[in-house]
Amino acid sequence: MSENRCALITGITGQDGSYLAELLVSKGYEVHGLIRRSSTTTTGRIAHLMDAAPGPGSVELHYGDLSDSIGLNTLILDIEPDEIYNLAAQSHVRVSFDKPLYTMDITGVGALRILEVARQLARRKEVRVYQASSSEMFGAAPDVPQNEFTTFRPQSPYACAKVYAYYQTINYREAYDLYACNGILFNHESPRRGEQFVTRKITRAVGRIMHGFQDKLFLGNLDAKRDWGYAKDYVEAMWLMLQQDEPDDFVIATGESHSIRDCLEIAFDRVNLNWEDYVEIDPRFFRPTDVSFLQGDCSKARESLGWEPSTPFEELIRIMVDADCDLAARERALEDMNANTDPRK
Ligand code: NDP
Ligand code: GDR
Repeated sequence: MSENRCALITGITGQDGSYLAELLVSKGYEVHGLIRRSSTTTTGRIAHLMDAAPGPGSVELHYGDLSDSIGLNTLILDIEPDEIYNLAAQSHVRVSFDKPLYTMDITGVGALRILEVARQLARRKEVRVYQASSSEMFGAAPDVPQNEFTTFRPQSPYACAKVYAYYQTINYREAYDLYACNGILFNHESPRRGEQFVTRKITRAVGRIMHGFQDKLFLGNLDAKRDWGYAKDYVEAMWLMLQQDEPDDFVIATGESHSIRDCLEIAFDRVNLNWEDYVEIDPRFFRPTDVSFLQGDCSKARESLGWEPSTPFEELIRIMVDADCDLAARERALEDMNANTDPRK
């Protein structure tokens, strides 16, 4: 079914975009990615996918921005994708408190811009849309675990923007019969996770401490609990959602919840260090309101999509620590080589 299919991924340079692009390429899709023009290279996570000639199994990049309706219209109506995965967002929760309007424009209204073009394209051909919704939408919801029926209580500008995009997605499905799905994904991590998110910040610090680049790690709230899974598993769920007979919304989670302290314990244990010797609390990393507890129930996805999480939390953190120790070792070797070849020595 997926042969010769064409997909557009917004946010292809991000963690999820890179894993999803890999998955779709492996299935023979012609993949198009939206990227922002930047003075520095942002394609590091997908560089290994850029060699194939245009056509099935290839990735082609196009400049664009979720703020630019006309650019999105032109691009999408030109490419005519069968599937659109809207992963682009201002995705950092704490940053959304500093930039609430920008976050709403990109993370909220950006999704509406995509839906609106998809509605136009759907007049010509079938198109399916995946919207990257988030467990952050549950926020302060008292129900545990959270599932597709849990009421949203968003606690950040980011979460409010995602709730807006969530309801727009459902409204386009109901009002225009558009095939549009919300994947309500709980936190998912990997060695490709952005370094500003807490798990990667921790595992990156472990690697850098081991190789003498830093000796302290400054963090905020250590008591928050999250349901953390492996990003590679989660992009499979995105694809599965767009392969069903009927569009629907699904929670994707592991069903387990752990604190930042648990994460520190596992990460530092991996290299036989005690996290309490390195971690300091820095008020800069606290949020005006912070979601304290998330734990997902993905029974619906298990039953309807046949999706299962494959990687337990401990294993995920160890994978990330090992990758970050390797990365820091390469950085150390490069630094030593540069020091040895410094002509001033
Ligand atoms: P990342 O932060 O790693 O990637 C975000 C992507 O969005 C990047 O490619 C970024 O481009 C792009 N982007 C940002 N702003 C714009 C813009 N104005 N126009 C076009 N592209 C833009 O996020 P993840 O991969 O972790 O997450 C993917 C999506 O899933 C996001 O929408 C996120 O909110 C959501 N989500 C993530 C979860 C997680 O745990 N990872 C859980 C639930 C939802 P650039 O490289 O140029 O910055
Ligand atoms: P989150 O992830 O806000 O859940 O959003 P993040 O890793 O940023 O924070 C998780 C928890 O850790 C606490 N924390 C810190 N967080 C960061 N980033 N930096 C710190 O130094 C720090 N110290 C403690 C936070 O307060 C929070 O409680 C992620 C993003 O990927 C969203 O886009 C996505 O929607 C949700 O996951 C599900």
